[in-house]
Amino acid sequence: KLTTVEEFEAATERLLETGKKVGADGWQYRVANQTPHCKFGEQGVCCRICSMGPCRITPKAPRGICGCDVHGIVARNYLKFTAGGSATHSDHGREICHTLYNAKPEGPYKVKDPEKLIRIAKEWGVETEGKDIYDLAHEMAVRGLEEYGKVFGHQNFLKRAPQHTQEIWEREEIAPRAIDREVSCSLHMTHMGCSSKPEALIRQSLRSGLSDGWGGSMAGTEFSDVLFGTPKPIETEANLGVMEKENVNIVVHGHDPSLSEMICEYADDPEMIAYAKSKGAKGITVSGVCCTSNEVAMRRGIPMAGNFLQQENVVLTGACEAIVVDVQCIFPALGPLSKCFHTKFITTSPIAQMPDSEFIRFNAKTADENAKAIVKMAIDNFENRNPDLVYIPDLKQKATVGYSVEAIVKTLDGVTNSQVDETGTTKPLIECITSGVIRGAVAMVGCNNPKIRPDHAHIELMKKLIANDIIIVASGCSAQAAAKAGLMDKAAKDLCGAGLKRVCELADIPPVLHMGSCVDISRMMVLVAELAKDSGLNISQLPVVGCAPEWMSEKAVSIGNYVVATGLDTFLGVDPYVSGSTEVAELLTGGIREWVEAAYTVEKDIDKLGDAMIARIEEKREAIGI
Ligand code: BF8
Ligand code: SF4
Repeated sequence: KLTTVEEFEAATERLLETGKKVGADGWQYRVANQTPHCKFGEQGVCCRICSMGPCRITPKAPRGICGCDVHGIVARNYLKFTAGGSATHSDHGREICHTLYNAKPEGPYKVKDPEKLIRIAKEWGVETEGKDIYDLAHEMAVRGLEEYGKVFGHQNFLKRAPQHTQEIWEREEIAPRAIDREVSCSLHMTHMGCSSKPEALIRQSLRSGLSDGWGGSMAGTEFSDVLFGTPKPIETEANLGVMEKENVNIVVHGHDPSLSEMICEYADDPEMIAYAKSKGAKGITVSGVCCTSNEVAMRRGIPMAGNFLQQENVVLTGACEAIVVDVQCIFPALGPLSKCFHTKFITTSPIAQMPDSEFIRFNAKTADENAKAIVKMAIDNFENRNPDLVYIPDLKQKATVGYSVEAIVKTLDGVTNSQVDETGTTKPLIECITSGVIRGAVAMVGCNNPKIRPDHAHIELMKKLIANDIIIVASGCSAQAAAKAGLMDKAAKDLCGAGLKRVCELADIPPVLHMGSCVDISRMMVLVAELAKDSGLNISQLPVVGCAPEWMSEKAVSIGNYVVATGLDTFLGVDPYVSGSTEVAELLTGGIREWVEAAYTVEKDIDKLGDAMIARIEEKREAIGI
């Protein structure tokens, strides 16, 4: 039985009641204060990139002081938004390269998947023969870092794409050169008095997105696998009920697994558990929020307490001893909120510093002692809990997670009883799709956004798609929405159409496959690239689309751009601040199809969004005659 959104909401209501008792704020109240939003901002027609402004475009004032028209302003804002996202994902990838550079056989960071390291090294033409694995790790870390400022040529990972896709990128001049270069170039283009032609700005948005998806994010994913292991199917649980009343609860939140991996390591240490017991707890429970949760769930089966808009709920349980954060998607609200409870709000990265937090600077060299200090701080805080404020909603679901591309290929080997006898390829999946047992696939990704009833769009769309025999790969907060509802429980096969249900039974998988965090959307790119190569089709011909129904962050726009630029139609439930320009909106929803064979669809009505995806998948099937 699925957990419904109504049940999530009832639990939240109850938690907000606790909040009221202690004078806590919540996003629900802040949204009300911010509504209605500024119209100029919403439409993307406000420019403040020079101090002659800010200028905003109205029927009476169709141009800014410099003469820029609305299309230029909207497109420039869109490119800046994208560059913010590309920079963020890519800098995360860079941090992982630095962690890899610090890997040592005696720890704390080790090479857990040497095979994968060797595979990437060979792909990049790096000599591996007779090399010590740690020497190779350090060499590859440097090579990875060089991708950020590569002087000539293009990013290495682009070669993973099918020939046809690479040719499109070359032809359209959107093949990213170096990861940092595309972010810098974007900010150069959007400076006062540079580009104001929408085509040029949108083209660079695609290139900046690609520098992330086929660069920074891909480095983040691949080298995280090398360090912490490539995910394999593993059992876990999701929703607030994973927190345990009798235990010290440590919640990890953010994105970079370098921190969360170490916290998990120490929370599992017998010495620490004994210490927790000495303080009156039964043990230590680590659970997660947002993408760092996806990282440790995929590799260690650490339970997922919730996604983006549930981060305050974790503290509102009154049973959170410490919420430990690294970077991205962390509400500054956690500072004042934690002050209303005994919770320690621990920031760890110079990149994400917040008021009302305790800052324990985390770095690869001192990771051991940092993690130990944090776990100890949480344990010491257990006795400060106010039992009258403790309420953990009794909501949780089982989930099977850990579907890296490697795991999907392995799991699907031998599913079909057909002529496919080659293992280690995506051919069994292609066989399921061409025979029509599965109609297609949707990549469900992205955040929550108060503009859309939280989790509702993710869950309703997934239910609709699987009932129509469309398999889902999910990541980020979308994946957590699915897990909380129960859609990653293998029993969810009963909600599928007959074809997909059969595949779930044969392969022993849930119908919604957890592929990881948002940087792991790079895994989805590798998967579609393999599907295209193994089927002899172009990526844009595959009955596969992307969807972010509740997206909110700059990162999500960067992702959208690389997914579209890779040839996959992308469906959004929230408008990316472009409605103020017909030219930009038309380019994104139509014009770019001539460049990259795919485009965006924006539709706020979730039911219609689902219908549009199903229709597109069926259209694509028809076009290739299956
Ligand atoms: O990178 S899905 S709210 S947690 S941005 Fe953030 Fe959005 Fe969640 Fe992960 Ni992705
Ligand atoms: Fe106004 Fe032009 Fe300056 Fe933007 S760049 S703030 S439109 S004068």
